[in-house]
Amino acid sequence: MAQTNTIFALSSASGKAGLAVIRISGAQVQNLFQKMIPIPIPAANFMQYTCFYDPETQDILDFGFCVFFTAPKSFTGEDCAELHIHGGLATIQSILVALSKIPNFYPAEAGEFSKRGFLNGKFDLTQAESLIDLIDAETEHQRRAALSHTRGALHQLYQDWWYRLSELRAYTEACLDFPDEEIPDTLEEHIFTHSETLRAEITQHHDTAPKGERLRLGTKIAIIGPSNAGKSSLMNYLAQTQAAITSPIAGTTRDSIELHIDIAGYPVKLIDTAGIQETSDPIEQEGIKRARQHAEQADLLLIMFDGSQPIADYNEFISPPPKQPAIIILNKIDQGLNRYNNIILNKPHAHILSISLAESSGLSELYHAITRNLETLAGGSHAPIIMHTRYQQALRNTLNALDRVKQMLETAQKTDSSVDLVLIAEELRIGLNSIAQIIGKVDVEDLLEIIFSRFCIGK
Ligand SMILES: Nc1nc2c(ncn2[C@@H]2O[C@H](COP(=O)(O)OP(=O)(O)O)[C@@H](O)[C@H]2O)c(=O)[nH]1
Ligand SMILES: [Mg+2]
Repeated sequence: MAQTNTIFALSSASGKAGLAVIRISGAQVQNLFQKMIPIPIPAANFMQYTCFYDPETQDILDFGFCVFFTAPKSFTGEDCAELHIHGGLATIQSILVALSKIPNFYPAEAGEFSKRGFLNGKFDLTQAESLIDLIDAETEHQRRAALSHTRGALHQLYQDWWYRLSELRAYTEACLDFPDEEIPDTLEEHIFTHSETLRAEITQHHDTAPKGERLRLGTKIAIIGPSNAGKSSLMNYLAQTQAAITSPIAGTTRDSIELHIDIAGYPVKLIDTAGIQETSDPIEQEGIKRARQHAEQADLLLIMFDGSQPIADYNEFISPPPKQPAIIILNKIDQGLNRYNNIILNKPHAHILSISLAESSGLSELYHAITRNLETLAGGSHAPIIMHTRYQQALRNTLNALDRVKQMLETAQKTDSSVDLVLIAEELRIGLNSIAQIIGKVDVEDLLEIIFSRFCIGK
């Protein structure tokens, strides 16, 4: 789709900095070189030192570098340029004002560069969306996943499924056009085998969505247990800040405290909770209610006790064992392990660690145990995982269509009747269409507005 306007925007972060980068894209980018840049158009992809002029007053606004990219070998697929200028607020502003004085040059809207890149076939929608993830990535594993998706890991996967479903649909439709006697005997078996293989592959990927959500928003880890066990001390240790007040007085933490932290490259929502104990104080009771709610919703529980005291009375979180993974921590081991606690150490299902926050012992084992759980909960495999609910929903639709194909084929086999190929072809079309929407292979104009408006200006 040819765009007549040439667009420009500050592509580096707004605010003062050593340098700033302004990106320009469109058919008339070359006009820059008559109006603002007093040098011949440089060879593509090479940086050229230059001054920048105001096109009307001829005032020198700044000096720096410009790079020219020739269509289609650019981010947008159009002619593009980048101006690397000094990053002062007034300098940036003066260059942006100067650019707006060139005829047909307009400030870009949010996501407009990426939208042009997509429309010009430079990348698919999954790659465009993971560019936002890459920019938003705050931890190492978020960055790795986003980078692999921008490089086309999801694109390859979905493109392959799209291709195989298209083939299956084309085959089915071709058979529809045959007179009865020419339909191959193996047709139903062929559809069954291929659609079931696809269903298994798509299901496996579809089921990574909870992992993707944890990788995007953070794995919820709740620290729970009785008062005075050292829960708030553990929160402060893991967060490396004094976020929670710790004290020998039972009931110090009355409300839950949440922190977003990075553990071994995984984003974590760490929640310190009020100690579970008998109390008549209504505020403390409310805090305990919230602690139980957090325990219920957490992806991983750190169940903490004072190991120097008998803990048999606090069985609430141990027996029956919680539904989610849990690490049982016996703290204050510097004061000796209470001999009655051997019972708990013998629980076969539980993962139990003895530590001392006061003496910093057992902490690296604890850190590794948490990291191992995070690998299982939010990563751990090299296969691409689903990071956006849009993909999950679309794949669900494809899976539903393939489920119906399976049912039809099974029913036909049970009743020894022939299957209705028109219905099969229609289900394959529905399944195909859903995958096409993820990568942007079908008309997705409404979707484009939603997706690209989430981008920042200059992207
Ligand atoms: N001896 C000893 N005291 C600790 C240890 N960890 C925490 N404490 C102390 O135990 C008290 C209760 O700790 P706190 O983190 O507030 O426990 P919470 O009620 O479970 O949040 C504080 O006085 C801490 O300094 C430890 O490993 N050994
Ligand atoms: Mg506390």
